[in-house]
Formats: sequence, structure tokens, C-alpha cells
Amino acid sequence: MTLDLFGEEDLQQPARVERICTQTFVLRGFALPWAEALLTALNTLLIQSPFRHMQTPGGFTMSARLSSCGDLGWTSDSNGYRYSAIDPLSAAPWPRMPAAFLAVAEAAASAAGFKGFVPDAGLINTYAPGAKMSLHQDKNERDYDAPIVSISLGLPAIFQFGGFERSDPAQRISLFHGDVVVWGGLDRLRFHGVLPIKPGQHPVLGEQRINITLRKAG
Ligand code: MD6
Ligand code: FE
Repeated sequence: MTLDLFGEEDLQQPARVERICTQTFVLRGFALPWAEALLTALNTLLIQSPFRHMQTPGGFTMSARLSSCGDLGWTSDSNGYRYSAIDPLSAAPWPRMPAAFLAVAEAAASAAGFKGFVPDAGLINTYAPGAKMSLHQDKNERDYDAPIVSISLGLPAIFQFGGFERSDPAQRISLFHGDVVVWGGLDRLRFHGVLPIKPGQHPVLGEQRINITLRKAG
């Protein structure tokens, strides 16, 4: 028996859509129906290409740990940021993009007005409490016409979404387990980041936040 405070219709609404900028949408809970499939696929691909800390070209260690899947994975070292077909850790191609990742990417992009999105790169970040992502632009992809689909799982995060200069003011948006952010078009090169994750325990993922971003990189 569900607690029916607001009427059954409200409980059966599809994901709530919040438009946070011209071509940027937060789809609340959109990935929840796929959460188990996403996490099962993730566990398998992490055996082949485990999470690892990346070094920035400036000599810093990123606080989130990263892996990738698909034709292209994202790597960073003293030579700079780039996409590569080979995982430098395993010296083999990245794991295939799981079907569940493709399904969420296509459905979420479509819900945000970007039809026919087929990503070739899936970046996976895990954040322990305290880990963050400084304001940055995603500009290593070849094709800025394609959107980016970003899936949040586990502990909540405060996402910063700014302008076209690092110093521009940024909105702060809380993202929860199952939320999906889609952005593209006019907003594709906006600065964005994640504030330090607050300590906590997520019932499914424990003491971590996982973010999966799906892109067309090549
Ligand atoms: C994160 N996300 O949410 C980091 N980039 O953990 C990103 O850097 C990001 O969420 C481009 C598009 C969506 C994103
Ligand atoms: Fe980004």
C-alpha cells in the first residue's frame, strides 16, 4: 500500500523536468527504472577498466576517480586531456558501452529535445565524501552539436552551472540518485563543476556518488 498523500496521478507522473537554462534540463528520477541495470553493467566494466585517479596537466591529482567505456575514453596526464581508444591502465580498448547506458542516453536526450543521440564515450566518475570537480568546460569532444547526458547515482551532489567564463556566477543545483542532466546546443560550453560531496551513506551505493556522462567524442 502506498501512502497516497497527493493522489495516485502524482505518483505515476513521468520524471519531472526542470529547465535550468535554454538547452539544459534536469530530469528528476529519470534513470531510476534503469538503476539496477546501470549498476550491474558498471560492476562488470570496472573489472576490465577500474576507477583510477588522474593527474591534471598542471600536476594536480583529481579527487574523483575515473573510468570510461565505449569507443573512446577520457584520459589526463602531464601531456594534457584527451580521448583515447586505449585504456592506458589496461593497455586494451575500453569496455564496450553497456546497452543500459545507450538506452538512458537516447531516451534522456530525446526527452530534452535532442533526437537520435548515440554516444561513443561514457565517462564514469566516483566521488568519495570530500571529492569535487572544479569548474571546467567540456571541450575535448569533436562535435559540439551533440548533447551530453549526465546520470547521477548514489550520494547527492551540488552541481554548479555557470556561464562561458570561469568567473561568471553559477547556479547551484542539487542532484540526487537517478537524476539525469541533459545539456547541449547553446549551453554546450558552459562552465560547470561539483562542490565537495558531503559525508553520508547511500542505501544502494554506500559512501560514494557516481556520475556517468555520455558524450559523442569522436
Ligand atoms: C559530475 N559532471 O556531475 C561531473 N560535464 O560529476 C560533469 O562534469 C558534466 O555532469 C558535462 C555535462 C554534464 C556533466
Ligand atoms: Fe564536465
